[in-house]
Amino acid sequence: MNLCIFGEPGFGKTTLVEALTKVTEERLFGNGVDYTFREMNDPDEADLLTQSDVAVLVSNTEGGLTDQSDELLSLAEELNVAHLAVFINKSDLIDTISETMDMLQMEAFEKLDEYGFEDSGFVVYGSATGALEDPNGEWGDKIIELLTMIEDTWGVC
Ligand SMILES: Nc1nc2c(ncn2[C@@H]2O[C@H](COP(=O)(O)OP(=O)(O)OP(=O)(O)O)[C@@H](O)[C@H]2O)c(=O)[nH]1
Ligand SMILES: [Mg+2]
Repeated sequence: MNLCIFGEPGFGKTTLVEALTKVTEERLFGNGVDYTFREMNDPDEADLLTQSDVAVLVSNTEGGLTDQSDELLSLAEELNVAHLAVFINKSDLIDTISETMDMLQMEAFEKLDEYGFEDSGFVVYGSATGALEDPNGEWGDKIIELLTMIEDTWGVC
């Protein structure tokens, strides 16, 4: 499974790649799936998007998606990215059962619709630092949820 992690500067792409790597090594090792996680740092690296099975757009709880994310979503639409997940990172900073989280999730679903991913996208919240600190804890579970959704929804693995 080849994932391209993209999103705005500072939203936690590098940390998410580290968390995905650690959680898959510790919890999914030996399940026969070969995982590759790559961070896209600039639209110039759009090859990473077209070469991946799934693109993961990183949102975060410190303000959600801005115009820069719109540009990235527009690029993904233009490049006919087949599968897109939105990961709402830094969820350790807020109460996950709250209006703020509902709004962030709603915003992400609206963006998926707006950019043509209504049937080919979903949203998961989590915490990259939390999963990195404790891969077997609740935030590690959210990383597993992301990967399981990808496998179950799209048969990508
Ligand atoms: N509280 C919290 N902080 C996080 C989380 N994930 C990342 N961070 C912090 O956010 C900052 C930016 O994280 P990076 O992983 O470097 O973000 P990035 O998107 O790769 O940044 P650029 O490559 O510079 O665009 C760092 O200080 C991280 O420790 C998280 O889940 N929770
Ligand atoms: Mg980075």
